Amino acid sequence: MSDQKPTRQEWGARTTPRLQGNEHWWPDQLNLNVLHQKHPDANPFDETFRYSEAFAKLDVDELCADIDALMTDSQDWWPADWGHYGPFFIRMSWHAAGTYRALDGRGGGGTGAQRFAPLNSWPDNGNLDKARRLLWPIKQKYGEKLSWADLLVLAGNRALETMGFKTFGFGFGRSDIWAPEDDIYWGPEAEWLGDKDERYTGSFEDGSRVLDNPLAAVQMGLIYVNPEGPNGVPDAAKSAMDVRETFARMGMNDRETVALTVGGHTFGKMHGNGPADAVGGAPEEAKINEMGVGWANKHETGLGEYTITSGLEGAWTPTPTKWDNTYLETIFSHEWKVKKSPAGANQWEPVEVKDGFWVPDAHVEGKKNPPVMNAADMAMIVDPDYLKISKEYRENPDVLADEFARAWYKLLHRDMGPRARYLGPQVPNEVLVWQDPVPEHEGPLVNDEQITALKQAIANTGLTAKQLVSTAWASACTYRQTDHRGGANGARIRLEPQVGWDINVRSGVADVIDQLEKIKNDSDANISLADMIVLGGNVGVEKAVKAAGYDITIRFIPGRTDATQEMTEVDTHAYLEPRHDAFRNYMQAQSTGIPAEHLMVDRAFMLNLSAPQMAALLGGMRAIGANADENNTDGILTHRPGQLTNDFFVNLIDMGTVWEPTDESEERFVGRDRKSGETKWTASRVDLVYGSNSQLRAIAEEFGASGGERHMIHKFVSGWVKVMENDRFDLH
Ligand code: HEB
Repeated sequence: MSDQKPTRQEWGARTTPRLQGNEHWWPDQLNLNVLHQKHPDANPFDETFRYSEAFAKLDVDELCADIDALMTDSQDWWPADWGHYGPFFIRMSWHAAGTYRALDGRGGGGTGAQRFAPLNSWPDNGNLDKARRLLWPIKQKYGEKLSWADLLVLAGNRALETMGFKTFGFGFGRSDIWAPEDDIYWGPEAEWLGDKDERYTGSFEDGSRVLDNPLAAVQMGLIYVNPEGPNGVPDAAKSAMDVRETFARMGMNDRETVALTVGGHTFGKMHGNGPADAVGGAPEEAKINEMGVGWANKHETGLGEYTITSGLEGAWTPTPTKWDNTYLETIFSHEWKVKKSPAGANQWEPVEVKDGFWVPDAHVEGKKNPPVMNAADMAMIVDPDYLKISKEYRENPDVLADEFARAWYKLLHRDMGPRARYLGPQVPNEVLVWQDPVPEHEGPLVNDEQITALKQAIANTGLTAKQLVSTAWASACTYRQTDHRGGANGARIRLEPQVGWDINVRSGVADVIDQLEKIKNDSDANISLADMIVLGGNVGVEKAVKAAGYDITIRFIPGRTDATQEMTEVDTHAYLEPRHDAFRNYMQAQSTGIPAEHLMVDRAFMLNLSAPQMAALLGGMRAIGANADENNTDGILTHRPGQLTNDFFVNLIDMGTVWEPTDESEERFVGRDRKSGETKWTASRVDLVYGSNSQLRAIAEEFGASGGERHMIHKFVSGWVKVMENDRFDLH
């Protein structure tokens, strides 16, 4: 090969073009690919593979024993500090799980995404490529029975156990992905660790510093905060503000934050014993013969005592491979001053190391080092609220142990959603409110005869298709596939905070639910309200389908149960509120400026819909007339609402209509007759996008063409069932 890199033309002429995709020319284009990420052809297993079934054959005790043994089997190519990989694995697990953010439920360890870009190459994940390679023999031995996602999270949990800490338990059940997720916004910056605060508005000084939502890290390439302090400035009080904010974005409060930091840094060390510029590129840019391992370190042997990772150097406690209370003893027993590490990073060291606190070197026999702290560690005693908690934990190690165990368990499992998704023998019995629990189903399931009678009773109420469909939709559409929260199960639509949500009040779901509840109470069938709401929606759809001249029975699988208010974490449920719902043509006044059609695709993604299902559901709900707001007829492009016709598509793409925005915001439009100029329709962006976007138009044309209505109804029904059953983890 010549030294000269091929030009784009040369490249494109010989192979698939790079960097010339449509997103290169039209960066604001709607990205429908996010809806079709999990193509079965991209999966190395065949279509019948189910991780839960493969996992059932795993011997968990044997696996744990293997991991425990590997923990102290130091390899020459990456020697273990103090002969124990435990701390290293804890950091790996924490960084796998710690990308989770509560606002959109994205990130987290649930998919094994740390194996792929960008996460595998984030500076904060430095050298964790070696941690994963150390675990390869385990993955190789167990193969399909053990996902990488489970292994990456389990390793840290085992590590804690092998170093004397009693964990709260462990749930398996994370299935792998085979390519990085395409749908996650990690931040606006174009460089790693940029220090220009691009994702912030406001300032520290007046307390107005705000991190761009839904992000949960302060800089591109970090899991949370900069360990040297905000933008590298060693200021522990300001670091506390960043720590508080970023941990809150993951749904962690002050106590959980202190417990995690104190508990985590009871183990291991930081690595920066050499010049920072000795370290080479991240895995994704490593040379081909480096086989995906990055950060080659040219300083001395480049490993062991010379390891450079964060650039900070040293351990927090004199006993880094043992669970004890020495982190708090160390931090409270010393006066600290800022010093530079050998790599030039800001860190804190004792003004004078007290007896008993010298740390034996991780590799060099007989050498002793001072304990060290980073800015976020110092925040644990500088911030007044954190200080109070740190003091309490120092006095009460049992309280620390319990709260660290629970916070660590939450950290590792939060992105998995309800407990029904956990597998394996180590799942603890205690049910926690952040798992969005629903009661177990008790007694016999409602039988077919009773279902028929209930459907008849619902039909007899006079509730319209629109009312029934929009209520079932309102109940189910809170689901998000990112962290598996929300959905129809539990009937939380009648509890706080959902009863008070603007869209639910506006669309009058409470009245419909009252009527459904009456029918339920009058019947001797053992059915939950959650099931009744879905059944009602099915009755509505069947009615609208029939009115359009077709006959379809929608699959209904009972078994949902009703949650109580106590089972509902009100403040984090607020994240599930549909502030925009294209399917019901609803948009709360928003300040983000994100065009409504992008929010529509995001919701469709959260609901696990394909583009044709999204189109059919939207067009179908318009035909039914299911807008959230009684007085808003935008997009109801039909003269016979209530019937599941293809009128929406036929009329939308009719060249006889000319569309114009009603004002500069270009949120709403009127459609006029091209000849007479007479107003025919009104619509919003999420309506017109089915005529303007080339890919969506292609679908609209098929649905709006002769014979297309049948296809549309088919996709409507498959999408409907998917939305109603997204949270039926007992079925998949
Ligand atoms: Fe951590 C390590 C920072 C949290 C656990 N850390 C570490 C380091 C740093 C840090 C800088 C070093 C790295 C190297 O190697 O160099 N962190 C940090 C911060 C934060 C944290 C800033 C926030 C606050 N951690 C944390 C948590 C946890 C942890 C939460 C758990 C729980 N870490 C850890 C460990 C370690 C670390 C275990 C060690 C590792 C080794 O040894 O390797």
